[in-house]
Amino acid sequence: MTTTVADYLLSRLREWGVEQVFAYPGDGINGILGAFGRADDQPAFIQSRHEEMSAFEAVGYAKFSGRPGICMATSGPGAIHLLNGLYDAKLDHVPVVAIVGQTNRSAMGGSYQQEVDLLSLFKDVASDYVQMVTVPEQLPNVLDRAIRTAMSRHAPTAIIIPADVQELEYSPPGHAFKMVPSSLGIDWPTVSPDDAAVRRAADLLNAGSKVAMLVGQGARGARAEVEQVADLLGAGVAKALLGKDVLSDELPYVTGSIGLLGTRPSYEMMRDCDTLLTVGSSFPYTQFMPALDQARAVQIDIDAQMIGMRYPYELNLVGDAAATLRALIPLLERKQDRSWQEGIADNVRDWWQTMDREAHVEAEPVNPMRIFRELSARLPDNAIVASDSGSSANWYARQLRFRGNMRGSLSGTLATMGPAVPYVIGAKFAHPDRPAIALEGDGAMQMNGLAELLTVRRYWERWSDPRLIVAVLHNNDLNQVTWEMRAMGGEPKLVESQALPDMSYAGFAEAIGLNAITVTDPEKLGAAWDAALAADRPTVLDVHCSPDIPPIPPHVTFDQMKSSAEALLKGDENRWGVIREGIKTKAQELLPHRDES
Ligand SMILES: Cc1ncc(C[n+]2csc(CCOP(=O)(O)OP(=O)(O)O)c2C)c(N)n1
Repeated sequence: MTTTVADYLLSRLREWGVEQVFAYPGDGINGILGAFGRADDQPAFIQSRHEEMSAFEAVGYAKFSGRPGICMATSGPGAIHLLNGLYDAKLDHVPVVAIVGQTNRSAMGGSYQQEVDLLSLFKDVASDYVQMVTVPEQLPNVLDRAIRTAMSRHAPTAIIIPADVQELEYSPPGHAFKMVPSSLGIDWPTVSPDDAAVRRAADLLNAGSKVAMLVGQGARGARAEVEQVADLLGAGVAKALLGKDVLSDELPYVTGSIGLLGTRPSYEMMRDCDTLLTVGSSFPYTQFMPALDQARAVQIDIDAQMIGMRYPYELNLVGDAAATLRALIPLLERKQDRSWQEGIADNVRDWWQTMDREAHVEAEPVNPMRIFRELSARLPDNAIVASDSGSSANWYARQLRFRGNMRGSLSGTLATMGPAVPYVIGAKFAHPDRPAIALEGDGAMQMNGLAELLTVRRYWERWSDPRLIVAVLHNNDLNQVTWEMRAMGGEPKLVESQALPDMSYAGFAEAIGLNAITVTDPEKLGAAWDAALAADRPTVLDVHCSPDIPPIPPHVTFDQMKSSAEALLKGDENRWGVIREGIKTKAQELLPHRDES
């Protein structure tokens, strides 16, 4: 039997260690589908309900495995559907390779059915590498470069293979003019800055007396080093959203998230520090950093393209986080005065008490924060958690305490709705032995999650640990938008835009054979989480919760409070509930409770 280009494509993916392709079929990739039929499930074809979900699954897989995620779609509409997921990969710096079909070469340029200019379509999202394979000899080089580029640039790349090329007999590139042979694999260097730069950074950090650290996902491999540096410098450490799982929230000096979704201790630490050390983060919101002339600052980042932005850093050190910190550690003098770090630890202790009180504010019927609070106490050490974009992202950032080997992520930069369920599906393919939990609003559920539960149903029996839990914040509202309009624009809830059609998420889950629990009483939340975490199959937790709890950041400005109040006075349908719950919630931050445990 001859080996087609498509057969070779799959064998090369196998050689790269690719175990599954997140995909959806169509006649633009019929040749590749045929090859899957001959490939004995290696790699496995994992079918989603929508190509955007395939791309999100590849992103989730890559985020939680550290390996490139591969997604595939047909030409035209299938390729177009991939885009949002690929942009999610691009903005969060995740290695994903998209493989798409195209019409036959003989039809190209003929405005043929499903013919879209795919090179132009992917030009921006896959700006690091997008190529069309037009002859068999081109394939190994294009595929290998797409994979290597995705890994080295932490970015999406794309390969376009016309349908007729997929069916051609494979012939390798030769030892000849205009042939481009290729090779597998890559060994990475450990990049560290030169000694003089490290010395300058150490001098700057030794000179400070109130050091704040900001860590992001780039510090993931440097947990022990970050802890050691924080101890030496007597520093507090804030975590950018994508770096929430870099450092344990049980460390007393970890102030948690920063920014719009952040904590008060992070906000105050940045407001009051005299020195800033940023490691592996391109956190975008300058207004949550120290004032521009307030702190002397050092940044460490592996990517020279991303360094030096967001703050007037005095020193920008390009290097691997762990290697650079290891070089720095012997040069740091342990701060004798520990009062700055102790003050931060006091604030952090207070903050968690406040969060607990806020989560216990009564609401009609359930306070959404309580969902996260009850989960936080029960999270298994090896849990993988994904949040969607919506009010859940606020509670994910502020209410969940990570420890152990927990992993967590969300669409940090694109902030797109709809990735939470496909992310945890990707996570289960990366780690079938770990429990995975998606937290998302009913809007995101209606947009993507519901349909993708069918994908969960299809595959869960393959996972050695069958626990995949989707908790739905059932508030019949696009609540984050409602609150943004109230707080930023002083506008009341626009019912036509934000009210959602009601349905039973548990009923849907039950109807397709998943475990389902409906919660309408906050006192039953803990038991519901216990049951979901003990279940022998995936579970949907349908939690009826209040839309009246404001996801207001800890540093809310007077203007925003005033805008919200004005919006309510303009005739917001939820005004009485909002005023009641909002005031009760905010009061928890102001009440004296330092001495309570
Ligand atoms: C694809 C996409 N469309 C629209 C938005 C704007 N947006 C951000 S949050 C949100 C509402 C989310 O509602 P829901 O999922 O019900 O969660 P809730 O905030 O109610 O908890 C919307 C519409 C977005 N981020 N992404």
